[in-house]
Amino acid sequence: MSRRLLIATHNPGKVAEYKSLLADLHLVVTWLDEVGITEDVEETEDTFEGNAILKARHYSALSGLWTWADDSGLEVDALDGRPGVLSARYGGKGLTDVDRYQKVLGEMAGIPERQRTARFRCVVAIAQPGGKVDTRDGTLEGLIAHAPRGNYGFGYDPIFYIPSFHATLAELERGVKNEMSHRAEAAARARELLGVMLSEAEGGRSERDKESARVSPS
Ligand code: ITT
Repeated sequence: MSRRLLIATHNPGKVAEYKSLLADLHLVVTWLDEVGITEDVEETEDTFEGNAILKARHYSALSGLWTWADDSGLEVDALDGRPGVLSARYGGKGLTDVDRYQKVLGEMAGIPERQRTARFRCVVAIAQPGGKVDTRDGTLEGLIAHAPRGNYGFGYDPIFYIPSFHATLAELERGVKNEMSHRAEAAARARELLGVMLSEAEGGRSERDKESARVSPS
C-alpha cells in the first residue's frame, strides 16, 4: 500500500504545486482540509526553519502521517531582514498584500539602489511520525523596486525586482516564476530528502522485520 504524505497547508494552490512535484514518488499526497484538520498552528518561532519544523511536527503528531510543511517570506537587508517571518502579517492584522508592500516601500524611501538587496526564502520541513524531522531551503535574490509593477503572483511580488529578467516577479508569468522561485528550489531539495528519509525508514523497517523473524518462535 502507498504511504500517505500530508502537505501541511490550507492553501489548495500550494497542494497542487507540490502534488505535481512529488508525482513520481508513489505517495498518496493529501492535505489538511482533506484529512479534516481545520486548526491553524501558531507560528511562534523567529526563523523560517523553526516555523517549518514546528508545523511539520505538530501536524504529523496530529495526523500520524509523514508531513511536509513550509514557511517562507521576504528578507530585506536594509531593514535588518524584515519583514522576514512576519511577512504574512507585517504591519498587523487586517492589511492587504498591497498595504504590506506599500509599508515596505515606505520604509525603503531614500535608500539607494545598491542597498536595496533582498531575497525570498522558503524552508520545507519533513517529519516522520514519531521520528526524524529535517529541512531544506531555497532562496531567490533580487532588489526592492521603487514602485510596484505587474499583476501576476501574490504578496510582495510587485516590488521584488530581478535584474537579470529586467522585471519584477509580478511581471513574470507563473510558469517562469515557478521554475526559479525560492519555493521551487526548496521543494526540489526537500523532494530528494524525502526520498532518502523514506528509504531509510523502509530499510529500518525491513531490518526490524528480519530481526523479529529471527527471534520470534514459529
Ligand atoms: P500557509 O497557509 O501555507 O502557511 P501562507 O499564506 O502563510 O501559507 P507562506 O508561509 O508561504 O504563505 O508565505 C508567507 C508570506 O510570505 C506570504 O503571505 C507572502 O506575503 C510572502 N511570500 C512568500 N512567498 C512569496 C512569493 O513567492 N511571492 C510573494 N510573496 C511571498
